[in-house]
Amino acid sequence: MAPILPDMDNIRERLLRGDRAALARAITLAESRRPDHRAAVRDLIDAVLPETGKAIRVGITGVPGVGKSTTIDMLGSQLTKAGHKVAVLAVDPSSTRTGGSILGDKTRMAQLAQDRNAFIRPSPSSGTLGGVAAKTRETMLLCEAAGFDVILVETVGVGQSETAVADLTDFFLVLMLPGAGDELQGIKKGILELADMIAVNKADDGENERRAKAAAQDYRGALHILTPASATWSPPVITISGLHGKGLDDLWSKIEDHRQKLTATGEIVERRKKQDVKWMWALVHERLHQKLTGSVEVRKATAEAEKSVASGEHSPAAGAQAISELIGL
Ligand SMILES: Nc1nc2c(ncn2[C@@H]2O[C@H](COP(=O)(O)OP(=O)(O)OP(=O)(O)O)[C@@H](O)[C@H]2O)c(=O)[nH]1
Ligand SMILES: [Mg+2]
Repeated sequence: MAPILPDMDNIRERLLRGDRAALARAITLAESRRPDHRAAVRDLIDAVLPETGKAIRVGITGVPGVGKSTTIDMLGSQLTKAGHKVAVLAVDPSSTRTGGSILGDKTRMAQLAQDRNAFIRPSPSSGTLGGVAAKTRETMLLCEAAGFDVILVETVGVGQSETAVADLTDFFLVLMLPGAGDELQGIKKGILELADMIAVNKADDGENERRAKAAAQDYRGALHILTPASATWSPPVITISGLHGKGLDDLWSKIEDHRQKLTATGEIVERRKKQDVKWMWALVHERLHQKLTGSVEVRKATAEAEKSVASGEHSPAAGAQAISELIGL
């Protein structure tokens, strides 16, 4: 006999009142491997959809060790003191390997982890990047329904994860390290195009601050030669110290400024509409992937098809046909 589903009406009511246990339960169901759990959460999200979408959604990326978690801890704490409710999520596709995520690790966010007005959720730890990002998106909507008005999504610069997070958020912040002369080395292609702002971190004081400012100047030059994605917004480059909380007021006021300007022009709404369409397709792809990998029978058959195509026994088209028929295409 199939185990019964939890009482979703009860979860919905408590979620809308901001009950953290209900929020955590709903997120666990969204991350569940059971299709009936995931379907129940999709229904739940549809039911609370009018209560979502009101948060500022900020993506934060940068190489490991640049100071994302430290900065989020400090910034998030300042925001909760100012009356915000802050949710911190993470997208870390590599966590599939470890079965858990170091990103969003509460030990790196000691202040926020104790904060009743903050909610920290590590990266979902299974599936493709598309699957991880889709679950993070559902988690974001659930957090919004529970009354969180600031969503911070941390991601490490691995594979395509930045693009996935940029597609989830209204504002994409790239953290950089100060360096000597070769600042522009090793930046992944495309990252500057995604950035709504660059913040050079670890500008603590003295020599560090000087180097960070020099790096910031180089990034300004690099951004200058790009055509901005919006006529309303040229990505600023600032220096901060996440550890000491320096420059974080400036950082947040720029994010608010961006929101105000692009709300006025309708660009935020436009960006979210485009994201919705992308996410629809991401969900379709995820379901196809699920069909291909979800059952032992299909996995066996796809392995056989691979073998017979590799050995030349069947053509690629014949192999594709056999697999398609199996999953009802
Ligand atoms: N001096 C200085 N150190 C910092 C600053 N921000 C972060 N750090 C240190 O840099 C190290 C890495 O910081 P994290 O916040 O964990 O970096 P992260 O980008 O979240 O790293 P991953 O999650 O592993 O990708 C820690 O030892 C921090 O204390 C800063 O502004 N100044
Ligand atoms: Mg981190």
